[in-house]
Amino acid sequence: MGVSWTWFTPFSLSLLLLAQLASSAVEDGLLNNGDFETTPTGGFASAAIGEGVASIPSWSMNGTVELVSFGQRQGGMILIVPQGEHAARLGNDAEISQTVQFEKGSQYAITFSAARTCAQMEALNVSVGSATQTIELQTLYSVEGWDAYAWGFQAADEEARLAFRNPGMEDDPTCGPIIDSIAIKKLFTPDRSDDNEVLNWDFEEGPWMFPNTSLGILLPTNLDEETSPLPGWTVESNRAVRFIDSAHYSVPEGKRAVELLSGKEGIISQMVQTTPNKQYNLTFTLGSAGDKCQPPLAVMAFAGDQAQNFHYSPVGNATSQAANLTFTARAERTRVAFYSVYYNMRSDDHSSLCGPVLDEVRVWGLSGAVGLSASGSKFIGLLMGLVVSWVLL
Ligand SMILES: *[C@@H]1O[C@H](CO)[C@@H](O)[C@H](O)[C@H]1NC(C)=O
Ligand SMILES: *[C@@H]1O[C@H](CO)[C@@H](O)[C@H](O)[C@H]1NC(C)=O
Ligand SMILES: *[C@@H]1O[C@H](CO)[C@@H](O)[C@H](O)[C@H]1NC(C)=O
Ligand SMILES: *[C@@H]1O[C@H](CO)[C@@H](O)[C@H](O)[C@H]1NC(C)=O
Ligand SMILES: *[C@@H]1O[C@H](CO)[C@@H](O)[C@H](O)[C@H]1NC(C)=O
Ligand SMILES: *[C@@H]1O[C@H](CO)[C@@H](O)[C@H](O)[C@H]1NC(C)=O
Ligand SMILES: [Ca+2]
Repeated sequence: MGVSWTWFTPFSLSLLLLAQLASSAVEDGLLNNGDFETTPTGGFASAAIGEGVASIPSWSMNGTVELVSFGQRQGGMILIVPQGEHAARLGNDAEISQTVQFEKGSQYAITFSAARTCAQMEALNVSVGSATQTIELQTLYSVEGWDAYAWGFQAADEEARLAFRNPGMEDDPTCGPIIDSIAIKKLFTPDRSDDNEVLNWDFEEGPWMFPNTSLGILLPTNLDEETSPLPGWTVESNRAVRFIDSAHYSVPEGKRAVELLSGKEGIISQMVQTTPNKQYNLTFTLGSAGDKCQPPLAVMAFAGDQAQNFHYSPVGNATSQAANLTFTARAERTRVAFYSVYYNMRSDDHSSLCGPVLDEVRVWGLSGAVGLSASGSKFIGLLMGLVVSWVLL
């Protein structure tokens, strides 16, 4: 709390560099055979039939795991392969895993694609060492029949087993989720700036995104801000919000933003540092993702003692607009939260969820009674620095 970047001496910087050189942690991006496209011994064709496969390169298995191929049928249903030609299906209580090297203590996010097959309620239990979360697949967010998800955790060890398990017990053992495109990214938490209390205010830091994936990434419930795949932010609702990129969506600023889905069932929030009884200004950018989302679009914003609706009504050709809200802090930490007022769907398929875009969230104190805050002491530090350099001259 309140440790500013200016305290980093060349010595501590070199320690950081040493720490990075010493580790051989996994690189950002696709895991070894994370797309299941590496040909197994015996080939794909034989793997696609019968009771699971003998081996999937780079992965360990337990239970009925099947490699499915693009266009493969089961009964009357064509199985979905999210990316490329192949994906893996997990039968009842089946698991695939691989051992991954981490930088101990660092935050990571796992990105993966998943599709349901026959069962109504399917879920995936994702775990790394003792960190674990069950991700429900029962809600179809996109009409493609699959979605990309991200999950965040802190590496407790230098090495751990990353596992995906189907906790289900269906009557039909060939039911079970299909997974694909498994990637990892080491996260960093951007510094809080002097004039903005919001961490990762522009959503530029987040889970790995495949340049080819046009569906964005769903961020399911994560109540622990310490292990969020979107540093600084918490998804505190049952439903997910979508992390989007400028390559496939309209993004107000930079390359990343968040699209709010599912009305008030999809809430994103952050606790920001505040001084009790002080007045603050919350500003943010409200936009349209350019994904044929059926209007109206609106956001409900909460900050301290205030809550307000903001309707999206851009001027001219603009795809975003500024919004602001003044509030008085009641405590040392104030919750800032957003959800979509409406439950929107795309106008072209009438079934994919969409909604307003949020970006550039700022909270700063309005002039008035200012305690000796971090910015105050930094200012004094700057003054002293000036005095020192003046003396040296
Ligand atoms: C496979 O899973 C079962 C049930 O969860 C467990 O009892 C068994 O130890 C596992 N086997 C291996 C090799 O992990
Ligand atoms: C997920 O699986 C792991 C390992 O099998 C288990 O320890 C954990 O309790 C499971 N988590 C949930 C939320 O089901
Ligand atoms: C991404 O797209 C490019 C060009 O369309 C294609 O060559 C490449 O195989 C794709 N990669 C994946 C992982 O689908
Ligand atoms: C809050 O910030 C916005 C945008 O800079 C500005 O228009 C507004 O006047 C500010 N509110 C207050 C009370 O200063
Ligand atoms: C909207 O965009 C078109 C094409 O880029 C441009 O010709 C037009 O002047 C723009 N209108 C406004 C109000 O900015
Ligand atoms: C700030 O909010 C006020 C009141 O809603 C609005 O009139 C003004 O245009 C806003 N300013 C900006 C920069 O969004
Ligand atoms: Ca952004």
